[in-house]
Amino acid sequence: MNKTALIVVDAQRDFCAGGSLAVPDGDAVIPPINALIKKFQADGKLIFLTRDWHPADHSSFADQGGLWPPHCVAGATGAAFHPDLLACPEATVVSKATEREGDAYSGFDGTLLRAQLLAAEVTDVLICGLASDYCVKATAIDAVKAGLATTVLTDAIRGVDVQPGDSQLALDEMKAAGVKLALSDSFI
Ligand code: VGL
Ligand code: ZN
Repeated sequence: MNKTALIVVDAQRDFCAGGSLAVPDGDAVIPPINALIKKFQADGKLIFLTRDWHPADHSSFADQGGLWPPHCVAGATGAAFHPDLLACPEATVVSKATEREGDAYSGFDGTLLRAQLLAAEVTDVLICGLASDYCVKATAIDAVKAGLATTVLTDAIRGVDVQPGDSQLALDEMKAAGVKLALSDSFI
């Protein structure tokens, strides 16, 4: 029997409009994600919410020699889930990149996510959220490596596009790694 879980990647304030690392059109992922959450709740299926959860002096921050403006500092407002994200108290929250050194774009990196999915005998995952070209990509590729049938929902992701075209490249890389791409409608 197949068992499908929903993985919502980093649907946090700092990656949306007004946030310190706002992804262009990032807020647009929230309505389709909410529809998916509703459906998964109604069906009693598992939901995982990953979040970027950095210390204030994280090595990925520009003032520490890293690539990014400070963002998603653990406990700060910017690290909170998007205010319009549907409440799902039953979801499992997965905090990542919690140590100063090194970054963790993948929700599987340094977390219990793999063990939790395996313990629940999950076979398939649907992945949505932010950002296509960083944490969504890394999480989806790791999901395939964990042996999960992995589908990324292309209408429910947006990319940073540090270089124009990065998001498209990310889709190509995910496909090459064995990730399926689909629209969220087909799961609602
Ligand atoms: C992310 C850049 C830095 C992401 C996290 O969630 O995609 N991107 N930290
Ligand atoms: Zn980060």
